Amino acid sequence: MNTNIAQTLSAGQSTFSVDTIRADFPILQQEVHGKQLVYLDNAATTQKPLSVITTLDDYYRHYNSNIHRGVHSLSEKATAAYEASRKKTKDFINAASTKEIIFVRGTTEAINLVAQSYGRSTLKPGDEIIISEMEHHSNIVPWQLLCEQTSAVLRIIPINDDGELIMEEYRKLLNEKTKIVAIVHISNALGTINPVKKIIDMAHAVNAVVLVDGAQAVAHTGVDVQALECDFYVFSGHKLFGPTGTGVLYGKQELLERMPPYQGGGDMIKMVTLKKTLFNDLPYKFEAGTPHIAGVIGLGAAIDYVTKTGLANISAWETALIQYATAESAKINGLRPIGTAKEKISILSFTLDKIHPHDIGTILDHEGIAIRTGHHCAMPVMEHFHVPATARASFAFYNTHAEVDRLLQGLKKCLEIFG
Ligand code: 7TS
Repeated sequence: MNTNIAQTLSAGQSTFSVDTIRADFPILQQEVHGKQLVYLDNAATTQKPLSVITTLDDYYRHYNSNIHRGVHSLSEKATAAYEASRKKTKDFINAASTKEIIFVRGTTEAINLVAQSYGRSTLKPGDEIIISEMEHHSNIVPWQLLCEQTSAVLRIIPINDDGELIMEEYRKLLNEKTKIVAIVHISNALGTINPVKKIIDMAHAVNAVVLVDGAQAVAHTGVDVQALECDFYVFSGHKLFGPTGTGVLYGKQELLERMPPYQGGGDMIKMVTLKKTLFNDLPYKFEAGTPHIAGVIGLGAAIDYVTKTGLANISAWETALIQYATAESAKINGLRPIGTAKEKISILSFTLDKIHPHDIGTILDHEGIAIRTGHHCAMPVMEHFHVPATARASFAFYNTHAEVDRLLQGLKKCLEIFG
């Protein structure tokens, strides 16, 4: 086993040192069941660097206040910090304007917003929505609800046994009735990176709009929404080293302008009488009520951290990790990888002999290793591979080759215990 792989690499502009990075994440410094924690559940949620934690602390300690309302100093400071996060988010995904950045609770809320606002106001009976077999439930159920409400029809792009979209089938599904294509950028259950630019171009050729679920993408790869030309791009702050309860809906301004509000309340209005309401301008039209102010400011700090580390560095490090984990795990008898796409990232999903994934998870937990077991909110993927659940190790840039070795040792222990 190769535990001597360099702990640093040079990619892009700056040098990446995993030891320096790890020192920024206080939670990683602890023991679980008397063993050094190995956190490999990053697809579920990522850990937070000190800079994010101190940003939240600073907000609550020094300028906790509601935004966009008060003229007092604390409120002005909170508003400026909140809006600075919007600017950082715009730059991070290269949106054309801060008007295109809507802060929401997470990926789930962003998709529901688009389904209920854009979808409900534009779809007619018989119109078609395309999703894929590899979607997270949050990119399935909102469209099923919308179909019930509008009598639109849901169409599904199937996947092959490597966990890749069958693009030929996608091509066949597209027609003049297709109005929305909602597709995951990187699958949380398989790690597959989808050819989103191609998917978007093909959808645009039939005048359909495209929503990209970027929940698993933004922490691993650079995203440029203008280059992609996607109509909507959504992600969660907590998977990007930011606070839970924060997320982003990017939408093209012309579409957002045409869409009705998703929720009514404070901040999303210009003027209210008991007869009629004038809605606020973008992006506030979609931000009813007091948002997660501290969280959004913390998300800005997370974006700063990722930007400083460099997505080229992150991607290079994680590619080395997943290649190592894939190669070494293949040597374990009885390990069946689920998701073997040519283009894949940071996720090792597998079954092990006849051992139930939950048992694997419990044994590994006693070794101090945190992985995810279950259907990963992607039950159709489990159905495709005829498994009730998988064990899933998902990596972030603070993980190391030595931690991969700990995982492999833990899996061998599982095999020993279950004979
Ligand atoms: N889309 C994808 C691709 C996801 O991986 C997830 C969460 C979501 C949407 C929903 O994000 P949320 O922040 O709104 O909940 N995925 C996972 C996971 O793989 N394990 O726990 C949550």
